[in-house]
Amino acid sequence: MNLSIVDTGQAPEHGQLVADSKPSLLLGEHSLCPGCGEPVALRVLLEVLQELDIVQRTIGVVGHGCYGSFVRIMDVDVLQCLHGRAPACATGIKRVRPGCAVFTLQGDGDMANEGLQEVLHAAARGEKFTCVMLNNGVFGDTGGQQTATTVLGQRTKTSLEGRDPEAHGYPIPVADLVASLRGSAYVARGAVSTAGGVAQTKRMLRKAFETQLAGKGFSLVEILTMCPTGWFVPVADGPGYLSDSLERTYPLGELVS
Ligand SMILES: Cc1ncc(C[n+]2csc(CCOP(=O)(O)OP(=O)(O)O)c2C)c(N)n1
Ligand code: SF4
Ligand SMILES: [Mg+2]
Repeated sequence: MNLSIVDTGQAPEHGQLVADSKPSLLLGEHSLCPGCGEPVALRVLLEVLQELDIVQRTIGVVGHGCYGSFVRIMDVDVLQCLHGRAPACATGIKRVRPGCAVFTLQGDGDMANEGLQEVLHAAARGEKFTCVMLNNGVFGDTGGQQTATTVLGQRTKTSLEGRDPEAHGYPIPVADLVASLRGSAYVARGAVSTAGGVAQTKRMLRKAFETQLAGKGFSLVEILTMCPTGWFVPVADGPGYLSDSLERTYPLGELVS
């Protein structure tokens, strides 16, 4: 496994992105939609693993969603589990290999719809691994249906007029639920819709892994991610839509630290 940062060695030309280098743990291009926030979250996650120098002892447990295709481009040992069951698998892995850094990578559909009990019980037990939840408020991979985290008024494939509490109930704030459980040692919510948000999210991920490595208890970072395809908005409007919708229901910051 090559741990060095890939760099072109060339000075950036005008109009070119300065950050041409990429974590060497990224083995190739992603195949997700233009404007998707999930590859941004993946990148900062991989950067944190590299910077903490724990790549060789990290095991990722990936759920099912658009991010599921990342297992082909991330140079980290991974296991892909049944929909929603990643925290249960991560529990077994961490208990058998306590010296490893273990994380789950799950979507809102995966974590909040298919397997809410899994993450809550893992947090209540104080399992010493890190859950990373990519929250875009839709089942992106299957066409953009409403999930438990879809915010009120949000249009989805199954709530074309917007989520209506009378018909569809209220959104579930996963990080808040997890934060209320005593086994939780670090809980935070970030977003990848702005440069500052990406930097903040990276700091949160780092603290979550540090919490795990210190053996303090369960950690979770919820990351709000753009899904312009599932939101029916132009790619360029994705970050603004995130700020105006999801972020109002799910404020950013640390809930337990
Ligand atoms: C038990 C089970 N139910 C349903 C599915 C179909 N399924 C695959 S991915 C997916 C959507 C996941 O949504 P989310 O976790 O929010 O990820 P996103 O695609 O939005 O990134 C669903 C419903 C499945 N694979 N297994
Ligand atoms: S459907 Fe949404 S979550 Fe899936 S790849 Fe496209 S933008 Fe990303
Ligand atoms: Mg989703």
